[in-house]
Amino acid sequence: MATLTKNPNVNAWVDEMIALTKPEKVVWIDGSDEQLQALRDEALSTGEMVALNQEKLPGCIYHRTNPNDVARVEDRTFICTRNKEDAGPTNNWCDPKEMYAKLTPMYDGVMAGRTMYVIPYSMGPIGSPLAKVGVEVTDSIYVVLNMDIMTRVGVKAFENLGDTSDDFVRGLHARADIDPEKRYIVQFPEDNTIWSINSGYGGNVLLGKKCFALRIASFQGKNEGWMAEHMLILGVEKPDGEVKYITAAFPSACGKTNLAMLIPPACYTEAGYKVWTVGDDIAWLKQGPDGKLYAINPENGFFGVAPGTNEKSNPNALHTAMRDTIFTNVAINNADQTVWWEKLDKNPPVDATEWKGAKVNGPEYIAQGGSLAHPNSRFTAPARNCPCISKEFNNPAGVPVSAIIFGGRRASTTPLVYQSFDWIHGTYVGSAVSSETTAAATGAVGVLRHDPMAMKPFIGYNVGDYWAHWLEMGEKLGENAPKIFNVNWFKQDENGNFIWPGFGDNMRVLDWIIKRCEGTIDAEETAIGYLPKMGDINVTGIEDEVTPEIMEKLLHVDKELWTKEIAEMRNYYKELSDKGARIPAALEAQLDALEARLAK
Ligand code: OXD
Ligand code: MN
Repeated sequence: MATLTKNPNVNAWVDEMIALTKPEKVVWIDGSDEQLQALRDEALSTGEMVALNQEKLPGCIYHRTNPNDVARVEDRTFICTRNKEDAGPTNNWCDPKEMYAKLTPMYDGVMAGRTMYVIPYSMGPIGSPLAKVGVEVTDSIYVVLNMDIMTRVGVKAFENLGDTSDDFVRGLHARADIDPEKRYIVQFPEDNTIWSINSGYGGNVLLGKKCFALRIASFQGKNEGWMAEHMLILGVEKPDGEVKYITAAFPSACGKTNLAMLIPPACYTEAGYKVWTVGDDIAWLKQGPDGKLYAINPENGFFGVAPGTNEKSNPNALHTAMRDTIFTNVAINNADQTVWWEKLDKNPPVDATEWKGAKVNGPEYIAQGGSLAHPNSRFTAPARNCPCISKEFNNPAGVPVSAIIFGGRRASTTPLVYQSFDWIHGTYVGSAVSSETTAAATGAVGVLRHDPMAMKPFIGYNVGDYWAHWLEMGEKLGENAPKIFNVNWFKQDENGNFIWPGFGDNMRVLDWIIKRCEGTIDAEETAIGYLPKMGDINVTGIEDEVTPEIMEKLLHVDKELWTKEIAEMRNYYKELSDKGARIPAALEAQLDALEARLAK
């Protein structure tokens, strides 16, 4: 099939990839419904995809990955820059020449007898000055169908690129043998290139997502003066119709998708508040012509974790995924060819196929400790299906950001919410993001894992330079810089019970944050930042659950714990710096200042 672009740079690169992988056939993805439907039909006929009940789940299909291939593989993910220091201590590094030399024989002829699909795609709305183009070649229809949901796929992507530009990200993916020992997810930021091999699973193979929109884009953003962040974007519409936009970065399993699609409690909806979703995972942020910081969601869909998603935790996500969705590694209810996962409801199907493909009795299987759906099973659903999708979702200019939130899962130490003193302090707060493992997950409670800005697996360069870039952005934004906050939905009491209800009630914290941005509410100045005054977090309707005593606990700043926190952060900075991170002096100074304030 003929190429879809006159761009010689694209055509030369695709020819090179064809010469390397030697496919039997090459198909350019034009983005038409007919072509995608034909591919769906083909995948259903070969068994790569499984049909689901088209009355109950219209447009939905199912895919099962190899059981050795169910998650992102951080230990096999590389950032290959010419100088090792440029990748920094948070990344695996290899010299690009060496890595190309190692991988080239693995790709040589890897698509023989197979079809290569060439997928042009845009990250960001077509026509947006913030959008970027990628081309992924792959031998997987699953990848094509997922990329069609997660990005803007087809000829239209080339409209953004034009006929001469070389500014596109070259992504090469081959399933090969799905051999975990030979699995590589490699970014070459200096070449705008990603090579992925021996995986067929989401984050490793949908190269527009983590590989491009975070790792490569964070590197591009540093060089071009913008930011690529692991952040949701939401808009809070107030009763007067004004919408305030907030971005938030949390590590995995801290509820980004849930916050992005939040349904406010009755006292807010009755007053006329609404929450609109712009994105649930990635934000690209750039200063606009008016000096403010604008955000776009480079994606076009949601690649959400299925287990735990239900009518209470996130009805909007559930409704989004009920049509036109690809389910990966969830369980199938054989009675009606629908899907099921843990915590969807209390009725696991009796006649079930578990995620690895075995037919089982669901309730019995679970009683024996089995998991019907893989804990990292996913839905890939189009953003257009989301009942609360923002009308600005496709706005090429993006949305103006009033507040940036960081957060993690912390049983103690970190209060429900606090505001940083300024952008530099906020950058420090982001650098200090860490999340605790739960007893259920690891057996050890309270093991702290650092995950700066929730970006540890995704920063495409040296973490110290990344923090320096944050500081540069703050300088450039000046008075227009969004306010930076930290939240913790996961504070526990002495018995390990969560003391904040979370989910929709997080709106109460967003409300305080917005009032702080507007300057309409006072705050308590503490050593760690500005905290809500008692009585300033609205608890209408949850007074019985969140009593003044609980609120005091939620907002408590424990001097002893914070002294430990500072010692831990000193260690962390030192460890990173010993391993080659160039930590900005301004952040070291923030640690000293925090320590001094706490000692007062
Ligand atoms: C992640 C994801 O792993 O969004 O962060 O899939
Ligand atoms: Mn993510």
